[in-house]
Amino acid sequence: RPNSYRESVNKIILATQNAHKLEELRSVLPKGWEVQTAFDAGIRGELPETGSTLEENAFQKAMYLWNHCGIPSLADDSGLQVAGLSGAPGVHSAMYAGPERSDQANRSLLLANLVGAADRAATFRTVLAWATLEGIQLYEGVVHGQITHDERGEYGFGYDRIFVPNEGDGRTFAEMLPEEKVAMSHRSRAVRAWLTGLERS
Ligand code: ITT
Repeated sequence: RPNSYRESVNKIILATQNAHKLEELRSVLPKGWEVQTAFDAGIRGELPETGSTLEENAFQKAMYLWNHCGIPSLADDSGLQVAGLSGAPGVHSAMYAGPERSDQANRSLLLANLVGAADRAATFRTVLAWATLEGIQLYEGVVHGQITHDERGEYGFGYDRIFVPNEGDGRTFAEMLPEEKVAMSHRSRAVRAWLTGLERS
C-alpha cells in the first residue's frame, strides 16, 4: 500500500493543448507516472477557457477533463502581467494580438505598447488546477522580471524572448537552456507547490 497520495497517483491527464507547456510540465513530473494529454484521452475540440482570471480558466479546463475521463487531471493557465500596461496581457496572453494566437505577433505588440515606458517590470504567473474525486485544488507559481527592448534567444516559447527574470544573470528565458528556465520558472514553481500538496494529502 502506498504511503502517500502522491505514491498512489500513477495515471494523470494534462489538460493543455499547448505543446510547449506539455513538454515543460512533463520534464518536472515524477518519473514512472503514466501521463496522458487531452488529445491522448480523445478530446479533439478546444478546452473551455471562458473565465476572466487564470484561476477560473485552470478550473474549467481541469474540471472538463475530469468530467469527461474520470482520471485525475491537471490544467495550467498562465499569463504575463506587465506593470506599465496595467497588468496586460494577463489572462489574455495567448491572444493578445488576436485570435491567431501568434507568439511573434504577441511579442511585437507588447514591445510596441511599451515604447517609451519607464517601468518595464513584469510577472509571469501560472495557476494549476488539480481535479480528482476529492474535488479541485489550485496552486500558483510566479517569477518576477523585466521586459527587454528587443527579442533575444531561441529557446522556449510565448514571451520567453522578451522576459528577463530578476533572479537570473541578465539572460532572457529564451537564452537559457530548458533546464535553466525550469529552475526558476513560474510553471515549475506551481508544479512544486502541487507536488508538496500531494505529499501532504
Ligand atoms: P492551453 O489552454 O491548452 O493550456 P494556451 O496556450 O491557451 O494552452 P494559456 O491560456 O495558459 O495557454 O496561455 C498562456 C499564454 O501565455 C501562452 O500562449 C504563451 O503565449 C504565454 N506563456 C505561458 N507560459 C509561458 C512561458 O513559460 N513562457 C513564455 N510565455 C508563456
